[in-house]
Amino acid sequence: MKGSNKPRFDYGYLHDHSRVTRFRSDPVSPVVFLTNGRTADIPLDGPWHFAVDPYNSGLRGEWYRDQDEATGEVGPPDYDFDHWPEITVPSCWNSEKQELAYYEGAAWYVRDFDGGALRDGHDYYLGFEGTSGETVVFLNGEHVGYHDSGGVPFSIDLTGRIREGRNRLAIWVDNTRRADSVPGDFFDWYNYGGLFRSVALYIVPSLRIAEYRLYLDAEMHPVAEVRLSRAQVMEITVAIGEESFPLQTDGSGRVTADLDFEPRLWSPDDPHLYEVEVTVSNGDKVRDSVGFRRVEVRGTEVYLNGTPIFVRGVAVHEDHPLHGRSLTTEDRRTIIRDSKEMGANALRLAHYPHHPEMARLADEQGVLLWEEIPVYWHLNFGSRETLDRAMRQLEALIRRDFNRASVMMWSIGNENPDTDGRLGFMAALADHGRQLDPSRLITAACLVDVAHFRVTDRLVDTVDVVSLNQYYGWYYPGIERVPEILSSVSEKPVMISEFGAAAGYRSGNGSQPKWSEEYQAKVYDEQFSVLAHCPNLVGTFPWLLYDFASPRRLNAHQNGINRKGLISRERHHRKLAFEVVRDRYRALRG
Ligand code: GCB
Repeated sequence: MKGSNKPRFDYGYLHDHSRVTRFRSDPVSPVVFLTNGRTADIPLDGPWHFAVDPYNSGLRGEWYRDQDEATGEVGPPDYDFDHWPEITVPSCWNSEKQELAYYEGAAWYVRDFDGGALRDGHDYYLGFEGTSGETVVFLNGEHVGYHDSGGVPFSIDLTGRIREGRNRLAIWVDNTRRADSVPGDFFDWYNYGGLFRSVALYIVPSLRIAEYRLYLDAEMHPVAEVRLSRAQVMEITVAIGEESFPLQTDGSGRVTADLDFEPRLWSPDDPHLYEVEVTVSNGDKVRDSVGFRRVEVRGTEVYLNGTPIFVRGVAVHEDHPLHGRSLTTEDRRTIIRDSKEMGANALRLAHYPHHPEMARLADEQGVLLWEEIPVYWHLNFGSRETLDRAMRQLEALIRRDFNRASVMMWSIGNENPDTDGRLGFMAALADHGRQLDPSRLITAACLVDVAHFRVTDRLVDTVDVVSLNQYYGWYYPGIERVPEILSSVSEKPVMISEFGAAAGYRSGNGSQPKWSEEYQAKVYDEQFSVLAHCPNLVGTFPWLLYDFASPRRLNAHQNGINRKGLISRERHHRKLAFEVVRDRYRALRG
């Protein structure tokens, strides 16, 4: 370094608050690159250097420029990326490091990777399956992208910025609960933090398949839609099992075509999937396994492939005593196994988008899914920014899982207060969801007027399926009057999206005090008995499969755990109510 280029000590570090916020706007759009159908070229899972940064010193001090370390000219830096301890990606810092169990705030993840020789005619994307919240990405000292919400996939375009050979990524992730975010700052689950899902580099042809969709239209005919990354006429082949369909995109780079074949339909009893390959004449290709089925509402019933169905569901959180929200494939298989052994044919993936593998396993094993965004309890419904966040989350989820036959419903809200602001917010979300995916049902857990045994929530008019959470027998008395609530909803199918009770121990002597397994079993027994008298009931989701961590649950029975699971959090102990639900579900299945 010489002359005026010589770095100087800079008080901006201490005085300029905009350094903390300046990269945190203009979030990457959910339309930008989706990783479906592709395998990663350079997987970036594994050890990363890691440190929490509760004061945001890294953004203030511009550590990501990684300059001082190289020159040593400007006094001793306060960071030392290469000597920071390592953490595994994907994981939650809460479960990896005991001292970070309750940490909420910012953290840095830093690692090098070899970009290899740069490939002409190709784009480079950094794909995230989902992080714990706001994420700012720096490549080789430069800001390359921002994403504002947790749990949904996003991609950062690194084309033209990546270098041949060695590159360094520095990623700032923050899981601070915020009132204007989605979810807001108060919810009943654990606020896990970190790069809790996979990160990888994708190297794709600049002219490529940007999105592909396969579905059945209202007449049950298969349709293919393909969109290219550029507005260009191209020959395309869609191969589905033994069939092959030559198509051509129009000048906008899109094609929508009816496919002349009669697919074997997907259902929970016969989860038939076709191997699908979409190829462009320039060689770009995606591969997937896709099922065909149709879900619709007729009157007060839900139909699957033209036949009315009853949804025997159960809800589940992404929560594990060892892995936090970063469940393993085995954990996901266990969820499906346990729910099936309970006689369920559906899962409610509460209360936020779960890992994409869950829907793939559900496709494969024949489980219907309710997928959800965390528009939960109180949000800043008057804020355009909050609405935009929710819209982007819904869009990312729909674009990610559109081809998953298992997904039957998108849920856009859970127990939100019935205000004018919320009504407009939900109407906008529902419209957005229907535009993105006219082939599925929109639902939300609407509010029950608990004291008067009826539903007056105006959201009922917006949704296709009215879902209701009700805890008669647990939070309030009156199980016997549950049918009145359902009969107050006319002309729409109703699902009970939550019901149940908490249980932490077995009374052992058959008595039924609250918090005992016997009491929980009794509540389920009584609930199912009264629900049998509700003609517009089309599905039930006991709350829930496993106990889960929730720091707001602080009485002696809870100790930070919501105990409404039918199975213990460790997955080892099935409570008495598990059998009650199983017997009822077996009887329903006939
Ligand atoms: C609800 C919420 C759910 C809670 C549950 C409970 O209504 O939707 O997130 O965990 O009640 O256990 O109270």
